[in-house]
Amino acid sequence: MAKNRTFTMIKPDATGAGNTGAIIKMIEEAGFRIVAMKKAHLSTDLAGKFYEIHKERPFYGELVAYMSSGAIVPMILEKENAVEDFRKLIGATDPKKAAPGTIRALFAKSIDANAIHGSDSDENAVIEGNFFFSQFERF
Ligand code: IDP
Ligand code: MG
Repeated sequence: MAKNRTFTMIKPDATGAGNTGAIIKMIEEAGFRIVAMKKAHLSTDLAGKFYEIHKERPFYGELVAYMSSGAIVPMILEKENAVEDFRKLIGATDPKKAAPGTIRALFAKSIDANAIHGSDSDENAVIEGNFFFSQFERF
């Protein structure tokens, strides 16, 4: 299968708890190559734009406040079957339902502060990667 890309972002609960390195280690050990990476702090305006697809959901306001409450580490990742395999590596949205050994089972605090984001399709991976990185920040 050809290599393709996904987008991820370590969330404020995990960066704040000092779990950035442990999570990146799991990502690399699972066979993902880091194509682009940085550390940033989203304004509420930018967090709102990133999660615009969830605008109608009841937790949108809380999600935007939470995602702008601390540092995040966005990354573009490459691997065969990247989007699906990465969703398996991170586990279910609610850490109580996440399979043992997944990033969310190990590091997430709650359904909102759930340690990490993973794109849900190839199309969204491109949109989300372009939100954080220019073509000059990739190889
Ligand atoms: P996903 O991150 O597993 O793809 P989505 O349904 O796309 O989950 O939701 C986006 C993010 O919104 C979640 O990762 C989580 O941070 C937050 N979220 C999802 N459902 C809830 C909820 O019921 N309450 C509070 N926050 C939620
Ligand atoms: Mg999602």
